[in-house]
Amino acid sequence: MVASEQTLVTGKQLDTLCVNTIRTLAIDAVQQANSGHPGAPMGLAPVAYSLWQNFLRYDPQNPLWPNRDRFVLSAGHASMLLYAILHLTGVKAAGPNDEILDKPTVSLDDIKHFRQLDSRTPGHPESHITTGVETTTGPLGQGCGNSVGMAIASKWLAEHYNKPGFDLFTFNTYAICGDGDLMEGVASEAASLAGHLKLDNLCWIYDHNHVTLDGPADWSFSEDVATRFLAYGWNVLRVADANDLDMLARAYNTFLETKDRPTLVIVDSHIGYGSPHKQDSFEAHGEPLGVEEVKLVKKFYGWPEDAKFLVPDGVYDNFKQGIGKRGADLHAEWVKKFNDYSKQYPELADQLNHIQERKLPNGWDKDLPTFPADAKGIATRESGGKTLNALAKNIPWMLGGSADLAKSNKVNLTFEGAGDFQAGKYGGRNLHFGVREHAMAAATTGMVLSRLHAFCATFFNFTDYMRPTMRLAALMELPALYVMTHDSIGVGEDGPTHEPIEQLASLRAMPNMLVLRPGDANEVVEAWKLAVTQTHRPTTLVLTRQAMPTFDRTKFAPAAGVTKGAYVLLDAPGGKPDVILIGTGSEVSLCVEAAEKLKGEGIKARVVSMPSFELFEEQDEAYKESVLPKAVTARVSVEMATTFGWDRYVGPKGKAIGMHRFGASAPLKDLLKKFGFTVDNVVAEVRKVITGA
Ligand SMILES: Cc1ncc(C[n+]2csc(CCOP(=O)(O)OP(=O)(O)O)c2C)c(N)n1
Ligand SMILES: [Mg+2]
Repeated sequence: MVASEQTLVTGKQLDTLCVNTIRTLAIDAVQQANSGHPGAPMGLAPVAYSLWQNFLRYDPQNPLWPNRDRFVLSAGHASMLLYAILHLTGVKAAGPNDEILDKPTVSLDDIKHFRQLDSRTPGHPESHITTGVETTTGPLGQGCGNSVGMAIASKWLAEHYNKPGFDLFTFNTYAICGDGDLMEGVASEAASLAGHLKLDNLCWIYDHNHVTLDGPADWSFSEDVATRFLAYGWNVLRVADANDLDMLARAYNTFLETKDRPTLVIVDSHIGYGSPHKQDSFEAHGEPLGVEEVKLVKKFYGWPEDAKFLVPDGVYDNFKQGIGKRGADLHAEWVKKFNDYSKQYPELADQLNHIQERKLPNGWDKDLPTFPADAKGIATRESGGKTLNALAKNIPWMLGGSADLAKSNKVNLTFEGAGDFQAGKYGGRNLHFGVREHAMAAATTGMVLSRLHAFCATFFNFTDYMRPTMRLAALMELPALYVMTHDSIGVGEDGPTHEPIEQLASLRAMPNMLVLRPGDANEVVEAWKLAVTQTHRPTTLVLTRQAMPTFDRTKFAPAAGVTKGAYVLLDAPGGKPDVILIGTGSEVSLCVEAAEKLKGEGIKARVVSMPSFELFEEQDEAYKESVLPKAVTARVSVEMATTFGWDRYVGPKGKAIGMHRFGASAPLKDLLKKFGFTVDNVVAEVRKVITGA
């Protein structure tokens, strides 16, 4: 930046004024809410100020601009830092259809309502509530993981859509993280992956402030972070004083010049910097400063001691002249470029519009497989893989991969041109996450936040390694796709460590997660169709390792019943069942066999396939009654998982057949016998239910 000495001084004073405005807004908001973390925003204010004001390619008037740099606050407890910045830079709010509204995303009034019910300033940043919050953070480490997915998305989009003279996608991703983030496993996995992929568009800024909540950071954290990141293949920079705006600028410039590797900027800071009494102390940094301390701090900053939520003259304007002007120019330039691009590459531009609107392309569902009736059948992971390939071929921005189990999960995209996403070869649609389930899920979130149709896969049992991220995707109302195979004791010989028991119930318990466990190959196709058409919730597809029959749909109800969550697959003669058998996934065919045997005994059974609790709950009462009539209280559910949650459908007079312990290592046929997943046992339980024994 070139400036006369006179303006440089004024500029520095203005910089300090802006930095202290961020600090005091955070202090006042936390004090007023009487909860929250003032320390991290105080320490990080200059770091965020320098980045936003002078570097971030971001237009506050167009916060959804696809090529904006992404700013991720992985240290979500420092939320007031982000809210203050969003407020001071004048970032606009977007409406439900992404329309930019003529109002700020965070007003001063919103800051005064920090952490209050229905405010736009919740305790931790939530992306579905506050425009400008790129991802929901709070559980430490997650933002770091998400940032890797955003960096992947930028590379992938550039590879597919940039053309000579049209560098449409060049965005960088910055993430601020603290000691806590860097102690978390997910961030380590993510850093390892980012280094491997040489994501030079990724910059993490580590707030090295020597404290965590419990005390000095070195009580629990003493490794050499710099050396660790060098070993991951990152460039590591150091800024010795968080208040040194010149050194911060140098670090950001070095990041921009660094090729072939991500950058970690280690910033030495003091929590609650500037507080005359609490400097360098860890006490109370996770709580309000208290009225007296607030006054002392303000005095130290040269602030009027009694002023609250003060934004001094010149502060808004300074941001307008800085990020405001730069961002508007960059955005306008991009829009012009995109308009020209649209003329030259109409098809690609059309794809980009679809991506931005989360719309599927025309013909996305053409060439989907249909599976002929087959008593032996195929595993749902197999039919899933075939369906996924058909879909991905039709949806050019669908990409994903597995945590080193792609062959087992059957998620390899094998059609021509699918390719592998590798360092320096960023166009591939098969991602290789390595054995890093947590980072895989978090990166998938980052890609979906970047509006790509991303999926990830592993064994169902290992959702336990992804669950914190899946939960955030559900909270964020994000249509991430999880392909989870090897879904039960059907795993067999691998034994109980690999056999999911409680995972189904646990994901069904998660709000806004769509769980689908299809009962045959054609149900799989329906399930996948549902999965890719979701726009506001993630989907977990729960698929088998082992083969299962494909039903003859000329004799059974159409698989489209999946859309209703549960449907009558096979009805009792006359539609008047003595008993209702409810199965999911691989147990549906067991229910069908049992129904046939019961028929021989004069017992009329209806078989309900129930791939999704959530979708069934969304149906109206009349439909639910038509599937599970209240009058029929003899009901037996069969599912190779914990029975937890099934009482809702089998009722007090019914019986849930399921797992009541961990599984075991043995050939599947032996496990089925041991745990009662046999026609004879189902029939025996039906008899008991009917006779009330
Ligand atoms: C996964 C997870 N565990 C625990 C917490 C609770 N928590 C919030 S901040 C924090 C640690 C703070 O240490 P650091 O990351 O160094 O942040 P600083 O206090 O220095 O701002 C903890 C444990 C959390 N938010 N997420
Ligand atoms: Mg810390």
